[in-house]
Amino acid sequence: MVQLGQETGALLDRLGVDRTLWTEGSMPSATPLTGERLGMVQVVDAAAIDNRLDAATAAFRVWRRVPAPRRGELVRLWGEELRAAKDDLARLVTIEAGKIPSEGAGEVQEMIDICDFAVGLSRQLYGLTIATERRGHRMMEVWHPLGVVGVISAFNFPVAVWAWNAALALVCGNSVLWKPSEKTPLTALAVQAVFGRAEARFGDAPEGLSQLLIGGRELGEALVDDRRVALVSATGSTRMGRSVAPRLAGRFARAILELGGNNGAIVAPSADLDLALRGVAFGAMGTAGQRCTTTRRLFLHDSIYDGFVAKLKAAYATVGVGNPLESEVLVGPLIDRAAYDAMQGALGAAAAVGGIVHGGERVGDGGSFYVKPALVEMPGQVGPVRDETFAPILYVMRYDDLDAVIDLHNDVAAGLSSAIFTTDVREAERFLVASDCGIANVNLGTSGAEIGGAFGGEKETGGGRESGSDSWRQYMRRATNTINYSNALPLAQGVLFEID
Ligand code: UN1
Repeated sequence: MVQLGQETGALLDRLGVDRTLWTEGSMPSATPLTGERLGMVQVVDAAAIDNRLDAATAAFRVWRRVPAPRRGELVRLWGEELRAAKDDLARLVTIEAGKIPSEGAGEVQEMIDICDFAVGLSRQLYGLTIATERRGHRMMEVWHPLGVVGVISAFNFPVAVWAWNAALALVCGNSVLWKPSEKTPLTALAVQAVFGRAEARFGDAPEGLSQLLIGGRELGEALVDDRRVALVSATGSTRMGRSVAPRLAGRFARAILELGGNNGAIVAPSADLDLALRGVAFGAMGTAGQRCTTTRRLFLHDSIYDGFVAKLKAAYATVGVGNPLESEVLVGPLIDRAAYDAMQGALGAAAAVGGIVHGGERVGDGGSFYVKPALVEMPGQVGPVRDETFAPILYVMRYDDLDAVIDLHNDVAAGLSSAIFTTDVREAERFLVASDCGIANVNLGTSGAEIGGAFGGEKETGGGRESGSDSWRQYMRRATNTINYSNALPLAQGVLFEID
């Protein structure tokens, strides 16, 4: 127990975090591995937020004038520092968020990957040149930095989600204010310290370019409500999004919302069943069911149902659950008691509407919450199957008709990620066309997206897109410029307006 606290202290020292920041504050920080307290973290006083916003605004005014490839140089250095700190950061992610080591390392790798992507992007913030109908004119669109970008992130990706946003926001010429989850302040302090080293090497980044706001929800609310913040990128529950979205809309601010998912996978009769089993197992049990992309609903064709469920049950019964620092396990802890209670509530509700529950029991006791992942055979898409419970519960259902099951798959509120396992090209294409999610996969699971694609989903998932592809455009504003280099003044659409 004491060792974990000591190890965390040593990690934070090595990562360059000032001890007073996490030992002399008022906000307790704990590890879900044991429940042990790790520190008392300093919080930003709500009264200080005004100064932080002023500093971010001032930093933006300077940074926007720095050429984009030079801005990319800061992100390149950040990526270098992350590579050097990867092992320590990954270990800290395991301690503070409970991820198994390879997933902790994978999360830091996502940060490195998005840095690489953003460095290239810093030379590719292209606008279009557009054919104009007027003689002697030129029309083009130019992308300009947007302003102060607020990032609100969740515990389950305590560092990568910030990096997806910050790396793009910075090369696009914006300043960033980050409000991390109250459950993961230490990783936030650590990656901010790593970023600080990149800033120091860079030399002339304006003060306040990237700030960390550790504290309660009032800090996130300040970002949402303050007109100095041009864009808020918020990751969390749909409930959080319901509060944030109308407030941002009310002041015409931009929003990138990454909210709940209720992701489904279909296993068709022609599927490679061993591959499907591995894809479903990682999607449903990985990260202890605490990814927004976790597979929560599984639709099995009648012809393969019994055999596949038997294999799944065997995998669920034997998967290693426990402290990922102590043994080779694949399923770490739930983040806290509330997550455990929500899981038990959902299992009870599923049983009440005819679900047959396998697993789901607590493993061990004390201040940490380990559970056996649960497989629930459901008579249909009813009760808790329709909602996201942030825990390792996989609801399994039968189908016999592909079009009907795709309709059923789409008939939930969220629309983040989806998958089909099939070797029938027609089935695969029919699914890809019809899935209403932001992510649709064939022969791989619903989770574990790469940074190169745009990440996000539709309906109650919020509609936002982060990370790769052209997501960068949301962090910039577009100006359409028309230049007349003739001696005449032709009006568009042939309008005549001659004055003498
Ligand atoms: C999240 O759970 O909030 O696709 C993000 C994935 C990860 C990101 C998940 N790359 O599962």
